[in-house]
Amino acid sequence: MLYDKARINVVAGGGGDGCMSFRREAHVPHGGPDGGDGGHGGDVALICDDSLRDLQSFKRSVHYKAKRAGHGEGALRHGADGPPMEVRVPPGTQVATWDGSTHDLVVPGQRVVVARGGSGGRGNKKFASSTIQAPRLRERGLPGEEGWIDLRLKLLADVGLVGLPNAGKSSLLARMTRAAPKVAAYPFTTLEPVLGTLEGAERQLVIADIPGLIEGASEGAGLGHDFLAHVERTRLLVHVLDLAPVDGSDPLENHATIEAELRAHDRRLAQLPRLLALSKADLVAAEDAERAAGAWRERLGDEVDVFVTSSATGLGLQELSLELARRVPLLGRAGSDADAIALDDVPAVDHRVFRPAAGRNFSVERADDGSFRVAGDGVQRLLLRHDLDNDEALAHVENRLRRMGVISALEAQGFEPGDDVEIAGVMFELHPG
Ligand SMILES: Nc1nc2c(ncn2[C@@H]2O[C@H](COP(=O)(O)OP(=O)(O)OP(=O)(O)O)[C@@H](O)[C@H]2O)c(=O)[nH]1
Ligand SMILES: [Mg+2]
Repeated sequence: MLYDKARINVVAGGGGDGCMSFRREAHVPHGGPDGGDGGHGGDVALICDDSLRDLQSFKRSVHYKAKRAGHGEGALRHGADGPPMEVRVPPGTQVATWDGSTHDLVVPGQRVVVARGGSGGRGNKKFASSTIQAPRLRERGLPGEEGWIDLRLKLLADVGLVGLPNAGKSSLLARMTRAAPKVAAYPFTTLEPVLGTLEGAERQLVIADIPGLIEGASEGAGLGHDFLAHVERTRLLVHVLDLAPVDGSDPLENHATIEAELRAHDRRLAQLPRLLALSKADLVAAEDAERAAGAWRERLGDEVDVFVTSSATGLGLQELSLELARRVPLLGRAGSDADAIALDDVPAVDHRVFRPAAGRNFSVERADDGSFRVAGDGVQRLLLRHDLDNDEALAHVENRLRRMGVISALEAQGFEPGDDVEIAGVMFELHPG
């Protein structure tokens, strides 16, 4: 069973709280503020690891949580940063996060942060100024990001074998490589992709055998649709076509069916270079096989090389292997160059970052009971930072709300000092001074 999909929950560590502390020394009656800052919470990162083959490990464990950071302490000691939680995924893993960003992990060692740890709160030392020499104010650390992410493995193979069920794809793979896929005289023998490695002159070539495609595969019929995604990243397709189907079907129509499904699945898939392998040549007379090959060469033109093959006798397999080895290096390694990634059309979305400027966006709304509600990332973070039971913190929050324009927006809606205001689920009486 190839596990090619998983959904996991990631929770980054919270930032440490800033500390409120005053220096105590034997000879100094009123020491200055010396509370240190909280550390940064641990990130959750994915790391591309080529010792992994599929997403099986995520069936058992679904939750990944990074540690929170240390709190600040007196004597200006800052809290330690939370260590990152590193989650290993196989090459070819695509990630879609809850906020719509996507990442493609292709190169071993590649690292992507999927949930950022919360930033630490500042200690009271940072709030000291010429007018406030003994600030009784410090910030709390912010929570880390969290959410569900979808992992999707798309195998990184150089060559993909495509064709109708029973066409002889797995038999070809078994003859050309050391892979031992199941082969049987009925359709839908192969239920999941199988990879085999062909020793080329310069390097190894990975060949993917996928389940047989049928008409409607691109819309979900049969098994093939799910697996078409696995050949999206190949550089070359070998269309395997049965010379003499036992069901008496017409090879010409069979060929057209597969090509139509490739086109319907994805335009780029249809544009991949192709070879045609006419299979099971031992079942027809040699002249008939050659005549069929000639007709296909005429139909397909110079673009597509045609091979007459038999997995029973080995006919044509050497030539086919050599041609694959010859062509694939010219086309580049699967998934490892910029071109292959572009081919996958993964939008290069930078991870969302909190920018201070983003905090300017907020909305103010008046509820039926006369209270006010303020929403927005920036105001929400401000409230999470501070403990409103502390008068000095409350004054600081009010001051910040005024500078952000929240107070004037409230006043424009009829707010008067002392009215109830709800921000980020916290209801309090606001008395802007
Ligand atoms: N005589 C002969 N039989 C072959 C040859 N290649 C495959 N077969 C037979 O054709 C049948 C189907 O072969 P598979 O390799 O399983 O075909 P497949 O395309 O992988 O089929 P699915 O996995 O169902 O899509 C099996 O009974 C094979 O033994 C060949 O070259 N000569
Ligand atoms: Mg098969």
